[in-house]
Amino acid sequence: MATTPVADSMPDALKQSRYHMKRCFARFIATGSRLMKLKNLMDEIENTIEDKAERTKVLEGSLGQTLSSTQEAAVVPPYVAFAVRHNPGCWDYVKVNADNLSVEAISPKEYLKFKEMIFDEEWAKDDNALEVDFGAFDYSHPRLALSSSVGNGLNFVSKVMSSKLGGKPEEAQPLLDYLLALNHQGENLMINENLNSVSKLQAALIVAEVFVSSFSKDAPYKNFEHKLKEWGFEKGWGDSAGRVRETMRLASEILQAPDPINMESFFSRLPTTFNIVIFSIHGYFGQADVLGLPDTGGQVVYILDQVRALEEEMLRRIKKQGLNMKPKILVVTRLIPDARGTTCNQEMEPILNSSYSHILRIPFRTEKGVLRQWVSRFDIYPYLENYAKDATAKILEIMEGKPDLIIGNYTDGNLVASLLANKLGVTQGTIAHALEKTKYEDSDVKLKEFDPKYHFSCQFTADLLAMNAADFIITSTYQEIAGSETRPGQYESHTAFTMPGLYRVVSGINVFDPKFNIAAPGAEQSTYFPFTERKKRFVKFGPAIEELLYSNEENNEHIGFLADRKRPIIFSMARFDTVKNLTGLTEWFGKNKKLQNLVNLVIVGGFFDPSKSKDREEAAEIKKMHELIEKYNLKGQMRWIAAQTDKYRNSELYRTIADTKGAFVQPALYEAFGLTVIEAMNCGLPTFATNQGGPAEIIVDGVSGFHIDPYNGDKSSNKIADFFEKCKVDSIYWNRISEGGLKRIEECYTWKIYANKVLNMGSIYGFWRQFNVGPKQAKQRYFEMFYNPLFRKLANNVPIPYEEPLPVAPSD
Ligand code: UDP
Ligand code: LCN
Repeated sequence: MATTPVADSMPDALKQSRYHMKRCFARFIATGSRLMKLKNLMDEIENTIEDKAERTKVLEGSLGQTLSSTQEAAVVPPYVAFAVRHNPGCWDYVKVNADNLSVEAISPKEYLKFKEMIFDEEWAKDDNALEVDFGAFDYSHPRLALSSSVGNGLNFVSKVMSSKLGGKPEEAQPLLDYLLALNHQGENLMINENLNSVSKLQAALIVAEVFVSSFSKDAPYKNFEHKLKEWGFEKGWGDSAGRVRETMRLASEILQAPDPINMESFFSRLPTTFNIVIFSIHGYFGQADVLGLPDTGGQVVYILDQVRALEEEMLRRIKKQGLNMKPKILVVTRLIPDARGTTCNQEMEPILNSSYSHILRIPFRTEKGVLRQWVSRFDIYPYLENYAKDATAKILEIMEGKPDLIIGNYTDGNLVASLLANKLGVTQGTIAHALEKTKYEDSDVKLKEFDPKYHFSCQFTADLLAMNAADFIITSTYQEIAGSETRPGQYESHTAFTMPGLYRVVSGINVFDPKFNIAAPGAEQSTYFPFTERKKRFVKFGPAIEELLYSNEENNEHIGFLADRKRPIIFSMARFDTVKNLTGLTEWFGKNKKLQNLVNLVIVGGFFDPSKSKDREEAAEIKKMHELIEKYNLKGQMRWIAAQTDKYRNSELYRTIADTKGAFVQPALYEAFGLTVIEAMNCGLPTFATNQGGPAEIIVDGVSGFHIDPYNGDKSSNKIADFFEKCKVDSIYWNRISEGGLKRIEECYTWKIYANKVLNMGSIYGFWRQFNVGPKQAKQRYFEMFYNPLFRKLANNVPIPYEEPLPVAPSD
């Protein structure tokens, strides 16, 4: 193993504090094999070097730097193996012999083996243990080099493509081939076979540009269509002489000397995308009465808003291209016969406020027939293969051909999207929303503990397969890919990990892969607007919200009451998952008398009878909430409202809380992005949100809201209390934070920016595929190798709930 920066610097650093370090390492290994996190390491150091000044001296310099960048250490006496993350995405592994403090660089594989030794020694020692190495196919693949560029793949790809196209005619052949292949239902677009060489295209562009210039800028395409066609040009260049000229100029410039800026704008003009399929399978996907149902939250909100934004942008582009075809977007989800009063048992449903987009629902089929009931996203794997087959047939029928782009959502949707995209040869994008792996500490290495409940063996395998199959990956934040300085990203945690007994991943995904792109979602601004916009307020909800917050009655919709209604309200709303930590917030509130004297607490989520929940986590959380209300005697200061499904009313609820000069609190143990955070900010409600995950990036602490640490309830609840105390003495402080939030939203989180970026991705990565045919095919074979024997077997081990199934409808 070649040396690494840490392996180089650590021996000297250890030597300088040899006395103390020998004692520390002796202590690390004293209790035998174990996995230590940074906090455990620091605690042990503190216990060993009791004198603070001495300790500070030891921890200064490169040793301190290495230790503080250590994510974890696997102790297998006499060794301590360190996983050191010195920058987002950049890891070093070393092993230190505790007896003599010798240091050696080790590979990710060796490090993983150390971890396995702690959890499954026999497997760790098995030389034939299965190893996964997706990196082996990336030999010719260009990579970003800087951590700061991670997530900016589009820009990088445009640069690489520019250099590949080079400016010589033969080098531009792939672009010519791409343009020649553009068509809509068999009708050529942009150019036809008359322009079948780069030099012919270059020459024709020069003539055509001069010709088109003789028309007024606004002259419609039909005025000169005939002549252009004679020269080999088809529709798609623009709707007016001005637009056509600009596009032709861009094409000429690229053929002459390509540069990334022209490349990106040229591709943003190409007629590549008319039909999009979006998979979102689990949960209840509907447009009303679904939010807050188990597994049903932000992903549904995101997709519905995304579809409208994409449709709008596609219509704008199609018009500008001088075309008149209609876009089609299909959101493909699961049909659930037992639909709990929602529309999830209907096959087709038009998407509201869109003209050409529909929800298509396809049921889960088992050997016995159609599965009637909802199934948890953790148990969804046995149904996906049949689902993909059924979906393919239906999509081809409805779209009358292949889609131009397939986008998957979450593990299940991404896997099915990969199967379909591969089968049909279509460009594929994926969106995680949340990768479960990082939500549960050590969920990989403790597979045996987690698998019976969560089936992570299926989930992590499906995630790995889909992220490697995807042409591009859309993320909401940088954090999602490569984390922050101190915490690894969700994708980053799939770089090297191990599931003892199953397989070891020595190279799962590389966060420097240019397929990663950040495109943050927004919140629909006609619904989530500032509380100050009085004239727009949905006043009709006033009485209902008054009742919801302040009536003294307890019923199916709310329990608890607010005795002093003059107090500001701290408000939280989420699905009732453990990770959302609504019970945590309630406990912080219960423990913090200062906070209780300043504000009331309102929680929206779940419902009140745990025995009615089919979701394991939800039921446990409901029970816990009742216990906390009892334990801290919170009635009078707290209102617990059941899950709310009307987004218009919810938006007015956020604004009503803002009227009380309150705040939104998002206390999740981990939040991938956090739509409620941007909803609250859009409404002008100061927001305290978890520092674990996306919200840490959305909010600039102290400027556009505040970060709170879900693992330090006292500190967090004091931070909230301090804010309200400060507001009492500084009358403009509350407004300043509210305005800071609104400003942040306008700058970074809108759907318009999003739709533009995603359609550019579809177009550019569709072309980029051509440069990576070899590695892509090899990866595909590897995908199949894993999918066929391994994933299927894992999926078939997941139990199918018993029920009397419906017969399969006869197909005609
Ligand atoms: N939501 C809701 N009613 C509820 C709980 C949540 O309407 O009882 C909505 C909330 O307004 C937001 C979404 O569900 O639009 C939750 O998205 P977020 O990204 O915060 O979390 P997720 O549920 O996706 O993990
Ligand atoms: C899923 C989550 O857990 C949230 O953090 C996101 O905001 C939501 O999906 C939309 O992407």
